[in-house]
Amino acid sequence: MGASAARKLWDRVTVFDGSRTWPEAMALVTGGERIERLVRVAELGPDERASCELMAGGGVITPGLVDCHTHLVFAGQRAAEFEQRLKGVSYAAIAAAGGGILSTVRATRAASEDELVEQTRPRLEALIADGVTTVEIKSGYGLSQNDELKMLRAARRLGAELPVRVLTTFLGAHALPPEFVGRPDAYIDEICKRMLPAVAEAGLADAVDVFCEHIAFTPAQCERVFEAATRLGLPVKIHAEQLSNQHGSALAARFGALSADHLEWLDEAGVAAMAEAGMVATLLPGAFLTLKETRLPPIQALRDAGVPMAVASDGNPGSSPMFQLTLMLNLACTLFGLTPTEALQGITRNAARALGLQGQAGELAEGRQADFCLWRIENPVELAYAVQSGRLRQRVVAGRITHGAPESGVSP
Ligand code: DI6
Ligand code: FE
Repeated sequence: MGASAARKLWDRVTVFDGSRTWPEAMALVTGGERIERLVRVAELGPDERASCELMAGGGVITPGLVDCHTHLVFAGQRAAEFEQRLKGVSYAAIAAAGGGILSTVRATRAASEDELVEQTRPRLEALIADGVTTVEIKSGYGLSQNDELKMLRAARRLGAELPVRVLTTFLGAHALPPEFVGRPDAYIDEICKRMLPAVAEAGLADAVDVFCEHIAFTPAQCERVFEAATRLGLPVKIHAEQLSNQHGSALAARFGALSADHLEWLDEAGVAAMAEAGMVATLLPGAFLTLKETRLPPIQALRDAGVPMAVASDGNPGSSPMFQLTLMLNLACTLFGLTPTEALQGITRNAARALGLQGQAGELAEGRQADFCLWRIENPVELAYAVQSGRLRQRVVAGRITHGAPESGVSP
């Protein structure tokens, strides 16, 4: 049957709509690709109910989850570095010795576009099986024009193949490629004058990111990339204040950035600049855990200033080899002190905002595209409380069930 034509009903569900959990049992009705009704069970009339195909009764419904910061496309793995770090070698020392990001650059350059797609697919499938319907994927392991374009094409292909919306971000300023050792400003020239225009010309990036850090690029270098991106009409974001305070978030605020990400070293002035610019603070507890960081992002100051907080996986082969977004809920609560509701907002409404998709993803409301997840749990807090796979009962994208049996006729 025309899967998206009929009206479908999810009855007696507990709904977290991206902001809050509704206190009463709800009924959710889709018509085609959209959410038609989201009402208290008692408010759905008998005729209305009779006109719907019953999909399920009971359970929890959340918006389709949004992972707003990942480095999912890469080749190879870095388990040997994990063993080194366990012996006490730091992430920065490994990077300085030519490992770290650069070892993934070597593997990614050696891989064909097809190989990158094949190696990335299981990671993306893992996110999808965990309820993700929108994901951001960065380049940044190519560091040459052709290899960056190859990564971005691989990400876009996966978005076309799998039932997930992929947004791509150009992260040419992730690390200094070997060809430019000792000449970082020449590499920034290459990004601004050649790589970025080529990426924009090919229409392969939705945004531009930079790694502003003592082991990566200076604020002045990041600023030049932001100027070039702005000239091309591309929104910007930043990896900032992860290992030190370089005042990258305040720099990004001057360019109206979507988000600043990591933020363990963010200071009061940075918080104020982000609030003023309406930026999202994207928290990455997987990287904090993996690198055994001890300095916490200034959560209370962000709250007090009204800066929306997103939570993302940062899924990458080095500092966050974690490809399960619901795990980040638990870590954001346990390590950073977010409430479960804040953490849930962080992977739904606020994550969508970090991607410039406010009103288009991460929220459940009448008239919106029907992207949501039905979970085998009783209370949305359980998603943060227990670390467990297999709880996703159905995943719905644009009104189509893309995971789980339709379960038509199951009585509530
Ligand atoms: N910060 C991170 O946490 C990742 N990139 C970045 O700029 C790490 C990427 C990697 O180690 O491969
Ligand atoms: Fe990152």
